[in-house]
Amino acid sequence: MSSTLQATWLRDDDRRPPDNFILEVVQRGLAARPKRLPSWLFYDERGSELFVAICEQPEYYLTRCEIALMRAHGAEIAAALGPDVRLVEYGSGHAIKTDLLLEHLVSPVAYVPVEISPEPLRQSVQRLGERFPDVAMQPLCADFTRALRLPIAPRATRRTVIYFPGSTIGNFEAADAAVLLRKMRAEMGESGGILIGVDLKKDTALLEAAYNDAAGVTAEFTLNMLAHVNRAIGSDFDLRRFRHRARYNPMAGRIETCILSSEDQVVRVGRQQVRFRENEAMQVEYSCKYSLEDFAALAHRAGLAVREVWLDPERMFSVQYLVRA
Ligand code: AVJ
Repeated sequence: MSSTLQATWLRDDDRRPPDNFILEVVQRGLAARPKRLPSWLFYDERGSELFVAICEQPEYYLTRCEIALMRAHGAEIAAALGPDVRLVEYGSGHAIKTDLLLEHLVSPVAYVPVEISPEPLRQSVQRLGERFPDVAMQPLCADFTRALRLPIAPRATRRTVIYFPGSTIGNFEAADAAVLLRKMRAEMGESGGILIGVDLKKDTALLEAAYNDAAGVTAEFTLNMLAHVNRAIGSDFDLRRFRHRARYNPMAGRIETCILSSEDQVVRVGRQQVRFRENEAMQVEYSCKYSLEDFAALAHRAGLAVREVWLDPERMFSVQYLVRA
């Protein structure tokens, strides 16, 4: 995984990343050429809220398609997973799709959401705990790219299924995605599985619209990364002097989101003064798009096989069930 930028504090408790850790990550990212910041910095409390608002934008088809797909095929998906599952969700956020799975699973043992942002984690466990009182809620406030110490399950588990919806796998470059899938393969064990949402390649205009909504919510989400960093480490990024840009790179098959400096400027970050040139781009997110063949090949590299694929009627998005090859 992009080793210099991943989170390295140890947590299986309810604390957020320490601010000195964020300072270190930001300083390292700003020293890189081109400058880059890791996309997990989007997700402070405000960022998690803005992400929910993105999902409600008409252009952002991903969430709508995935929810439609879970509604149409939830029972079949649950049947593929089988009874007595321990469900571990990576990057669970507000866990808005999890209901659609839990309501069909037969006697699920435990739900283990793994989320970096403590407030959505608390709220989702509260909500799901009330709705599914027989399922043990075992939240982990952690970075899912790190080795996880999964809590002991409250009773015998038939299989551990890692649920990774939302096409968050798309935020990782191919090599990093394969490393992450390998880590999941180890964590789920012999009999485990991975239920993963994967966004599909499609017309460039549709892709670019999804990351440039007319209401400007995505732009606000992107710039909130700077506000988050300011709050965490007391830097002085002036949000009015930066703007959002998201473009599809057809060669790489991904949306590339940057923060552009609107002018020549100097930003104070800790004790350092960091210069930005006019129109300088700082890379903040990749959202990789796959064909079914591309993704099967990626799974294969990670020692996994695609057992089943579900698609929405327009074939915009996929949910795939992976097992050990
Ligand atoms: C939830 C990470 C998959 O890349 O589509 C949405 C985040 N960024 N709009 C994505 C996001 C800009 C989203 N993921």
